Amino acid sequence: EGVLPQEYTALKLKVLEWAPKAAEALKGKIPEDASVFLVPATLRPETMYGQVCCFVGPALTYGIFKASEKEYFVMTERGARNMAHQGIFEKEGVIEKAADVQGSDLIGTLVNAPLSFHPQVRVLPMDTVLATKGTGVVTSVPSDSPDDFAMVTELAKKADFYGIKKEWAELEIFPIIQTPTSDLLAPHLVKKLKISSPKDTKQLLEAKELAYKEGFYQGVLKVGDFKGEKVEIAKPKVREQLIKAGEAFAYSE
Ligand code: A2H
Repeated sequence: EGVLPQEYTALKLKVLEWAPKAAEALKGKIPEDASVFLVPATLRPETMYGQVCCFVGPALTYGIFKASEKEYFVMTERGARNMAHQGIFEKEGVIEKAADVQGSDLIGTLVNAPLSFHPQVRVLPMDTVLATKGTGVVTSVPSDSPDDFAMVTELAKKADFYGIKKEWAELEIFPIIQTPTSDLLAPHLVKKLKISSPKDTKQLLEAKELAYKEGFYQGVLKVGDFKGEKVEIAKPKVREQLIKAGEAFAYSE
C-alpha cells in the first residue's frame, strides 16, 4: 500500500430485490424497516452516470454491517474495519455484523445505481475483485473503465457459464466523457490493444493507465449538471453532489 491515503467515494447502491440465495441467507437477520446498500469504492465519481452493473467477487465472503438503525452496508470485513474509524458508522469504532453472505449468492441482486442512466442494475461476478482493496465491491462503468468493459463483454458472451441472464450484462453503454480520442474511451482502448478477455492482464493494465490519464487530464463531461466542464473540475463537484444527496460518502484507506 502507498504512503498517501487513497480518497475514495463510496457510493450507496440500495438493494431493491435480493437474489434468492442471498434472501435465504439473510432471513430474519435485518430489521424489516432498514435499507441495505452495496457500497462500492470508486476513484471516478464523475463517471457514475455510466453504471451498468455492480461487481462482487463470487469467491469472497461479505458481511452486512450496521451503519445506523435504518441503514446496513454490504462489504468485506476489512472495509468495515476501516470505516468504523472514519465516522461513517453511527457508533464510532464499533462494528456490528448482522450476517455473512457469499459473493456468489449476491449475483442477480437488483440495486439502485445513483446518477446512472440505468437506475436499476444487477450485481454480477468479477473474479479479479480484490479482497484487499476498498470495500470489495466495484461499480461497473464500461464506457470509461477497460476492466469493466472487458468483464461485461465476457459476461454477455458467456452468460450461461457465469449463471446469469444475458440481458443483465447487456445494458446500453452511453458516452459519458469526451476525450480527444473518443467518447467511449474504454471500449476504444480495449479494441485498439486487442484485448479479448478479462484474462489479458498486461494489456488491460496498459489500457487502464491510458484511460485514466486521458480521461482525467483531457476529458470533458458530456452529461449531467456539469456537462461541458473538464473532468478535473467536475469530479469534486459530482462527488459533493452525491454526498449532499446522501447517495455517497467519503472513504479513505
Ligand atoms: B474505479 P486503486 Cl470508470 N478490486 O471506479 C478491484 N478493483 C477495485 C476494487 C477492488 N476491491 N475496489 C475498487 N476498484 C476499482 C470506476 C472506475 C475506476 C473507472 C475507471 C477506472 C477506475 C468504475 N469502476 O479505476 O487501485 C474501482 O474502479 C482504475 C484505477 O485504488 C476504483 O475506481 O487505484 C479503482 O479500482 C481503485 O483502484
